Amino acid sequence: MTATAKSSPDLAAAPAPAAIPELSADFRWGVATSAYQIEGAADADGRTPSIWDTFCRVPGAVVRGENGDVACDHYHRTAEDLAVIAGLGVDCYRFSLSWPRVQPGGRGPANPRGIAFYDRLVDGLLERGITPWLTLYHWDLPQELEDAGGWPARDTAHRFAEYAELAYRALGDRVTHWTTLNEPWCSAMLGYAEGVHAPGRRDFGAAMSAVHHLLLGHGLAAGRLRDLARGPLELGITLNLGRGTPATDAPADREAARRADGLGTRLYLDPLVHGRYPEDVVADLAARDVTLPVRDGDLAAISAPLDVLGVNYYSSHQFSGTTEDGATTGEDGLPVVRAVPFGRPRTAMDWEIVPEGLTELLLRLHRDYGLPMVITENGAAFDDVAEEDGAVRDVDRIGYLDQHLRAVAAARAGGARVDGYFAWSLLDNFEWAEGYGKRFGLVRVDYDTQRRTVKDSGHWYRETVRLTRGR
Ligand code: IFM
Repeated sequence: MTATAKSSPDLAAAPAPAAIPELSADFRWGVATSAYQIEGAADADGRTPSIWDTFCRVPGAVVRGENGDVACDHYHRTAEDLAVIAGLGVDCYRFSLSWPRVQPGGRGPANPRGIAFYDRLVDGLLERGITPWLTLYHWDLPQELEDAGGWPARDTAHRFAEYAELAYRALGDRVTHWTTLNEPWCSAMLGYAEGVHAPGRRDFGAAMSAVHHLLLGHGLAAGRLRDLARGPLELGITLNLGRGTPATDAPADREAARRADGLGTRLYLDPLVHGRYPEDVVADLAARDVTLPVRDGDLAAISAPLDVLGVNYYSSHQFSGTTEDGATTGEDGLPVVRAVPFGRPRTAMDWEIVPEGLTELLLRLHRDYGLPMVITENGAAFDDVAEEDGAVRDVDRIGYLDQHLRAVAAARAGGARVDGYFAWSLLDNFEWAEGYGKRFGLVRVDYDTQRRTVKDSGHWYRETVRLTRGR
């Protein structure tokens, strides 16, 4: 990868679409979105506010004070967007349900008008031969549930299981691929520890309670769906993961990498797969006077069998256990865990581009957890330049996608069970605290006119899928 966020468009540098033989058999291709990022229609048809509607109103929380009120107006442009998805030639479409649209306020019966929207979407996908890949929770907790304590409160896990049941009763006759949570690390850490995502709290102990209740909510929901299913069901959870290595072989750096891996990966996957929290992480938490609020039976629920692990991958990190001044304890009194740049080109999110980290991550996940996997998100924001007709010559994004698809192919060749890939994202959309300035889409959205234009990366992706399938 030679592209950087600032490089000028240069079509000659874009890799031509070509078949990727390792991805030709039993491989599912898709594009992904989430509800709050694209739907808009924030108060249509009975939808109530989520924590993101509230957070966006906090001065300074989101760049330029933007919000998801209109977003890509997908709610009203569903037919056009279905045609765009079909035009990309993909097998699957990953989207999320808006909890406050399906169950306003997070309690009580399903909202028929909210369900009707997802009926139209699901039916439209099926009519076009595209498999709906549904996520129940992509960060938009009903505000009323946050007011009652949010994810740090145990009851939210039970509310989530109830909502999952409502959603499954409405759509389970047609949707066979169900993901409970998207990126619980982000919900817990960005939302409750760092305060940079909704609901904007800064309380590490509350964030760790949120981790446990998110996982419990996943497990309880998974159990309900299994009980209800009368036909095929492919059930999973999606985590944001990366490869984390020590910056050097020094003991402090290896310790920093252990801590990062513990809080970022093993805190989720050990209970999900092995039914226990990692002892070293529990000890690290105890040293901070934090205890996970585990009750009898919780870990059995959390470790309910998974059919698939969704992996969202954007970048990798190497860690140092010292500050630039050589201290091993930070100003917060905690052991230092500092990400050290590799010196690679970066995307517009300032994330380093590390495709081989994806191969190594997948092989590690295969070795330590053994689950079938699907890449449920991978992609990049770049500073797109739109021509007069809306065309975008996004060679940087093509390069990124090409390298990461080849990284998936290498992992498959190495024995990892990875059988799908979803590009993030179908459309440019609301990138959370970054607002609309960061564009991840294979399809450009002109937010003034809502016009959609397939970028060069979208054309490239369609051709890569077609050539790889060989039909
Ligand atoms: O846009 C997000 C998405 O909602 C969750 N995964 C990461 C993406 C890029 O930041």
